[in-house]
Amino acid sequence: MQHMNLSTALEAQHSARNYHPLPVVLTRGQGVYLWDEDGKRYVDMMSAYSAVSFGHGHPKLLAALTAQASQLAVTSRAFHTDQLGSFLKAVVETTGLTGYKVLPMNTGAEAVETAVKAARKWGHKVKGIAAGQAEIIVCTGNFAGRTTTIVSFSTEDQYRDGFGPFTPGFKHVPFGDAEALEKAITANTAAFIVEPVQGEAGIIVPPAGYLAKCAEICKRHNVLLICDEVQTGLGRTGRVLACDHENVKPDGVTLGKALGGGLLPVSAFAARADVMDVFRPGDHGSTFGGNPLACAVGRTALQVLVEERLSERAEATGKELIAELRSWTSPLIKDVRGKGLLVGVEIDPAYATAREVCEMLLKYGVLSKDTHHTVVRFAPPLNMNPAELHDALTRVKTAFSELEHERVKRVA
Ligand code: IF1
Repeated sequence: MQHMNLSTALEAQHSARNYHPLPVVLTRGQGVYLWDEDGKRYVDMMSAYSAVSFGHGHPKLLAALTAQASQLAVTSRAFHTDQLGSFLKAVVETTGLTGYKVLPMNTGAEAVETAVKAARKWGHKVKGIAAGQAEIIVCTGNFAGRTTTIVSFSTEDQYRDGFGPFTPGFKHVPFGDAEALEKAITANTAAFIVEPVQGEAGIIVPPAGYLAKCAEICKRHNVLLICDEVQTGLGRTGRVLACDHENVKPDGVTLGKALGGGLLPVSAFAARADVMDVFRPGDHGSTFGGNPLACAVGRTALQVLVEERLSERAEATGKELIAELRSWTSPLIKDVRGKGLLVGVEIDPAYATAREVCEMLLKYGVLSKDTHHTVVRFAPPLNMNPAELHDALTRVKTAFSELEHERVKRVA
């Protein structure tokens, strides 16, 4: 590959090649905008996979980070700190998971791993499943992180290739099919882990009522419903939790990404107290999980989410974004789908790959990411204002028109 400059040359020399970044070298971010080293400005339409829901460099979040960092940052959980309790209280209160308990971690994958361990231990110790026999049901097309246990239940070959042997105990059902879930449940089923909207699978929104049906089935069979809201949570789909769209209160929820305010990794697993109580001191942990710096930023992120009414704004802005994209008659566009500001545009592979669309978007000052080869993700910061949305859409439309002109004529 042609190295753009010293930074990319150093990356090429020293970095594992586990990503294929777009040809842009970013140096600064502010709000919904990012700048490259030539000073070109881009509108961020992917918010670091929803980790930057509050925009780049949010003043309140920066202030919380710098104040806490200069006060007390990392102590380990060998000691109490004055930050952990108020952060966990904020998680429970902001999500409305009254009476739940929270286990703080760092990355989304660690929150999901915590959920898997809690579900299995609850299955064995409370539900009475024979030791080592606990089963967890997941959906095909799931994405929950990159650890070997999590890729053990992935259905994406590339995420698994070469990484076996895999962790047993997972069963798959089609996403969106509640009947299939009920059929897959056995006496050994401890939990069903599901994303309310599948992100990596290509922004797949399930049929209305799916989550509520799953909740009823799980309750009837004494199976834990755990929603992976690492990507859909914290306002992204237009509610604090995507589960709120169906008034579903899951038995467990994983949170991550935006919980760190776009500044550092903060994640958590929140669950019914009787589930979380299976953990005894020393059962599970993390060097950085619940560190005072992460707690201060996480608590401020939750405050900003509420104070700036970002769930409501995501719903309103998302409706406008989807309506505008659906009003275009570009042959490039096969489908526009999503919820709130988690939007995917499916590209007709006859004309272009999603990657090629992202490369054209780059030319017109828009940053986004392809997922699953055919879908372009549009997930800007939740506080994007109308003028910024208009600016973004104008650029996206120009990019689509140029690509259409290049490709549709050729294929026709
Ligand atoms: C990559 C995807 C998004 C997630 C859900 C847990 C995690 C993720 C629903 C794990 C993480 C990230 C990981 C990143 C790409 C990105 C992604 F396209 F891969 F799926 F967002 F859609 N649950 N998703 O989406 O959280 O450990 O990364 O903090 O691995 O390339 P993490």
